[in-house]
Amino acid sequence: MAFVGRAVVERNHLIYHCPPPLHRHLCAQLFLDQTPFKKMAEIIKVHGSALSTATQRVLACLHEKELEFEFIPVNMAVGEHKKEPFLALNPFGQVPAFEQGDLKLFESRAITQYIAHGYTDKGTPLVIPGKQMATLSVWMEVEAHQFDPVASKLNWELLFKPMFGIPTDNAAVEENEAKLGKVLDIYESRLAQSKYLGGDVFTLADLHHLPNISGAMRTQVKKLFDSRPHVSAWVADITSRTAWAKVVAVNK
Ligand SMILES: N[C@@H](CCC(=O)N[C@@H](CS)C(=O)NCC(=O)O)C(=O)O
Repeated sequence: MAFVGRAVVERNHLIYHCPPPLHRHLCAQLFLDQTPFKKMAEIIKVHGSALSTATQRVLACLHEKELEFEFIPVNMAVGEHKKEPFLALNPFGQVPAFEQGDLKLFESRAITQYIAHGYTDKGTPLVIPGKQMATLSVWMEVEAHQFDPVASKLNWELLFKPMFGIPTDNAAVEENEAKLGKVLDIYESRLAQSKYLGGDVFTLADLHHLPNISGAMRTQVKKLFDSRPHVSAWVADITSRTAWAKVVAVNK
């Protein structure tokens, strides 16, 4: 497991702007309050595994935001994620976990949203102010509830099981390829109308897909993406981002 980076975030405070009412509502729901984020001056620590797709989601977000952070490898092969002290960070015993001062988070998508809303003035915006944030949220939910379950299952069967010497369940592959095809038909329609899932610009709605797409591109499932022109162009675009290349480089 590689050590990605370490440094202190170079800011003393951040005034949190949330002008439009809808955005303010979403932000308030998600992120504490609207007082200055004093925590943001503190070191960001990510506990995870470079091979874990959920960890990669958080790393991609930090690189897009050009934030410095400390990566603390969790040795999943010996079950470190199922024991203390890791369980104090995530009682569900899954990576990644995030720490910044006394703030402790788990669930990769909650972590990326904290980062994107908290560091609006750094790197790629990743969230869209105002009403469009609601559309972006729809596509983040689509990723989590429609795309991820089938894409993760296919990557487990076709990428990780062979890596661990476990036989692939071909019936599960067939079933989930059919499911993924249906999801990607909907993506094809969406991407025919909108360059990115959340709107005209790259956002968290796209970023959240990167780890599973990147895995799928190394399996027979690639054909499901390649056969849909708008999906295929979108995949080529988002997987060629510099921030994603930094995540992938760690595993080379
Ligand atoms: N919904 C969680 C999923 C986390 C997750 O499934 N992590 C995997 C690695 S990608 C893990 O820790 N698996 C070990 C286990 O579930 O015991 C997130 O997005 O953070």
